[in-house]
Amino acid sequence: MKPTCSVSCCKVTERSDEGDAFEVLAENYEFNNMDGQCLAFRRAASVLKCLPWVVWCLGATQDLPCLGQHTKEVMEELLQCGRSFEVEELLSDERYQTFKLFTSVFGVGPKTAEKWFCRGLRSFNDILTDPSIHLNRMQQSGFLHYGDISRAVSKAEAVSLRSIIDEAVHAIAPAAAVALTGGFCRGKEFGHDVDLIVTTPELGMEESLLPYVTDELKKQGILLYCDYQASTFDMRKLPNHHFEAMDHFSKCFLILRLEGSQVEGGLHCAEGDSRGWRAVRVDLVSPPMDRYAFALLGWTGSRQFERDLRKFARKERGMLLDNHALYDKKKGRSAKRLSCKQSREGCKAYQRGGSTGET
Ligand code: 8DG
Ligand code: MN
Ligand code: MN
Repeated sequence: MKPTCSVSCCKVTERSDEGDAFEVLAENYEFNNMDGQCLAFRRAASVLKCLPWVVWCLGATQDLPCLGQHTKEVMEELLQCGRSFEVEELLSDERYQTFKLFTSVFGVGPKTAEKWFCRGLRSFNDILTDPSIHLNRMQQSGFLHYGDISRAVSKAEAVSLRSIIDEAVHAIAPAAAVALTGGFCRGKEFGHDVDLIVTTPELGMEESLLPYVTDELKKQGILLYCDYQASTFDMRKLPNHHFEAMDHFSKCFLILRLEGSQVEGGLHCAEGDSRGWRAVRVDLVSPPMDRYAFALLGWTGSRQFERDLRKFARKERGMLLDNHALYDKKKGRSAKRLSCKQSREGCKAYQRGGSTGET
């Protein structure tokens, strides 16, 4: 194993598939329902990732926030030995490996992985040949398109899917807005899916937009999977005190068929794949236009950044923020508009004062 020379990105080794040391530990805590420890390692990873300098010695990190005893011990090991024995042990642990494999399937979370692991299942073949296992529709699609949807989506593919959705939306709502959000909106070149926000200027019409759009995609023969969730948004409710990634807008989780001929530079496919198309995960969310800015800010992510932004709003501004609204507790009213740029700058100032950065 080739050791890295710094912990700025906390690699166990140079091989990217072995991943980020802190992420492995965080994931393992997630698999074991230890949310506090999981969050602590994700926070520590964010702090290190946003440093403009490389960590060469532990002393250099003493003024950094969110680095606890355990994270410092792992860092020290990485600095001294170029590897973390705790992480290496986990990477070869059967339970960790099996959870990692099972949760890589669309529709399978830690609870299902645990259930399957406790039944003695260890591989996809074990699952697919066990007659007592019932897969729901999402998991069936997850297995069916496993190769494609576990492959990263390129920016060119995201742009092409945005155009396809844009066309479908405008066929029924000419004044609608379609925006690319999620990781691509943060400047990432690759993502695990494509996140899009669609809305219309006519309040209320957005609720019927997604069923029309998915019907249109079906007619085009490119809808491979669709899980539509109608809106449960209640405009009278105040933003939630606790971090809640899920919002109440109407949305759908899709798998779409993308043709190579529609992507500039071609598909991001496995070498030797001559099908000329691939399956891609796409999330569509449709907030009412007057909540568009809050939804865009929330869906842009990262999850850690959103968490910190909400903490900043609550602690530093006495406000409640979520994907639906920004509520000023002192004035007892909600903000009408939101400047995302200002919010992000505000959060950066907060980070300098002790919060974590964006990953
Ligand atoms: P990636 O796909 O490039 O890997 O990263 P990402 O784009 O940052 O992650 P994501 O899992 O696609 O989520 C994008 C953002 O959407 C993330 O900050 C969480 C946010 N999000 C909400 N509400 C909901 C929701 O109800 N479902 C899902 N799946 N994501 C949501 O704010
Ligand atoms: Mn995404
Ligand atoms: Mn998504």
